[in-house]
Amino acid sequence: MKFTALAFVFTASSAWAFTPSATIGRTSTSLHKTIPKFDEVCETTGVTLTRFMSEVAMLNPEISELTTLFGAIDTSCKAIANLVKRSQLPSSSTLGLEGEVNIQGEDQKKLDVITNDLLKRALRFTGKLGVLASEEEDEPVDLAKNEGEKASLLVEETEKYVVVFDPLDGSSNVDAGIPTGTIIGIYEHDDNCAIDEVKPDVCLANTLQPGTSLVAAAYCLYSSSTFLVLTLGSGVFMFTLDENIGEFVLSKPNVKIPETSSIISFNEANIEKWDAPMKETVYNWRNGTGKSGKKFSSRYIGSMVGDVHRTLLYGGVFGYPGDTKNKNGKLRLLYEGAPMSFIMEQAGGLSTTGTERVMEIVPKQVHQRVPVIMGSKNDVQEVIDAYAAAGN
Ligand code: AHM
Ligand code: MG
Repeated sequence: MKFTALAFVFTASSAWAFTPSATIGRTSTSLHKTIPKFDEVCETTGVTLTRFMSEVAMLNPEISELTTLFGAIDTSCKAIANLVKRSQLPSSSTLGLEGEVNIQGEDQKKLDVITNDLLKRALRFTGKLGVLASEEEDEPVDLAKNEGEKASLLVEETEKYVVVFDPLDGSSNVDAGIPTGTIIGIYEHDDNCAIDEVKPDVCLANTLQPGTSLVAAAYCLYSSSTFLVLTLGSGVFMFTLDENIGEFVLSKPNVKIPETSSIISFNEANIEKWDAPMKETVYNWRNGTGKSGKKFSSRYIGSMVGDVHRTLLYGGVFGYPGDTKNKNGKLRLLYEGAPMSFIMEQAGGLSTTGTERVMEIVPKQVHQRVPVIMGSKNDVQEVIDAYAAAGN
């Protein structure tokens, strides 16, 4: 299915470094990512996302502009949830395949094009948009050129964040009522992109940062409930949309994935094409001859956000390995693999290609694919060990 991913650069009043309590290693040149402080309010279920973020901003003033971004994400996820929910009603007949014409002769718009525009606008109206990268574009685009004076001025004011996203992952599932999701990653802008002396190539290349440089990641899941799950680099927080009050409320602070489990979530139709270590590990799990001796069950929606969400809560291994046909699998590193790996690791899980930590891979292209195996620590470690034993 065709999807769109976007990257934006946002201004921020100051860099992320705000509490020198801990520093996370990163491969990027000048960034010193530190861990935000949280207090009791951020651990209290029922607190709204808005309240949560203002508490985070109060405790960590330097990230107040990240709060603005999450305000836009909050609104966008509610709007997308509504669009997805209504998309199958006869009154929504203008939603369909891009380029198709509906029965009334009106042009139809694909949901992922609409949700893409929606997120783009919501983030732009935080007033800080600088760069866009889209599946519709071969390369990231400097939006300041298109936005004229105003955009340039805003970019001049301060430092920046880069936001990458997949607006509606799994959107081919919508017609069948199957869960879909939005995946978002937020990076700090590299200091090398000097705002007063515009260097488009350097600035645009800021979308190509490894997951270790992420300062925040989030996904929204549109399913039986609408969930917004986020990390700011210090644990994972799960919010559920309370439709009665129209707010995301904290339903699970400090989400931790079980260390071991007996659930696998792969497109097992591809198993014969996988690398031998991957194939053998899954065969062992299926037969109960793996490390735990447990016989694993399969649960696969075919919609990454739904599969990862279940994996986070119940434990297990979700993956889309490379195969003989697609060496790097199907999932995209920048706006699927890396942000979801950040969330998974922050919940105590692991994420690997089999031979490399997904978070450490530096993207060479915006739409680059990556093999992903993520989930419960002990189970993913079994895959890593199998690759190592095979000499990889
Ligand atoms: P998409 O970005 O085109 O929607 O594709 C990504 C989706 C993931 O959500 C899911 O994990 C995967 O494709 C499923 O692929 P398959 O149908 O090959 O099992
Ligand atoms: Mg996708």
